[in-house]
Amino acid sequence: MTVGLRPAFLSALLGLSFGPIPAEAEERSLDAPTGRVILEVRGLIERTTDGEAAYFDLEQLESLGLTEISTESPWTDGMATFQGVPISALVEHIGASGTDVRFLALDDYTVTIPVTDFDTYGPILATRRDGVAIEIRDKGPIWVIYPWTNTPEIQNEENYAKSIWQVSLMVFE
Ligand SMILES: Nc1nc2c(c(=O)[nH]1)N[C@H]1C(S)=C(S)[C@@H](COP(=O)(O)O)O[C@H]1N2
Ligand SMILES: [Mo]
Repeated sequence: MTVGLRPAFLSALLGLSFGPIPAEAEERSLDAPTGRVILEVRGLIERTTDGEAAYFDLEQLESLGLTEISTESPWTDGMATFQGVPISALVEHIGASGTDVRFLALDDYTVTIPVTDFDTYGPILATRRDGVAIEIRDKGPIWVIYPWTNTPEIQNEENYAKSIWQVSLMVFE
């Protein structure tokens, strides 16, 4: 008798459910990427690809909706025009929470950005410049772009340091 009760007991103890995946959980999961994965998102997120992290190929990321920022920057000549997904749209899509996001790049550069920046300044995960996908050698495939020209208060070293390029991982914490 006690043996028969064990799975239920264990399941309660571990907070696990061995039944079919509830419809709600399935709704919450993201489609698996079919193309090359360019972005992984972890940490305090509600929706994941595999229960652990949210993975995006370029098409999936851009399907969240592109906006455009034209701005000068320390790395471009004159005005440059970028297209990308507002980070606030990604936050919404995956149900992210937390106060800060740690970004990591392919070259191991890392920077932490407060989530309040996303609504305040509207930075984007730029994937295109003048409509053309940005190659890794040109600081792609994902480059965090702020509207510096239109926002004088962020034209300083502290904020330029947030302009991480070759982004591969974001962790909400
Ligand atoms: N991937 C990546 N992004 C990066 C960096 C880097 O080394 N790698 N340097 C950061 C820092 S510290 C600043 S101030 C700005 C400008 O870097 P730069 O002056 O070396 O061009 O880009 C930021 N983005
Ligand atoms: Mo810097």
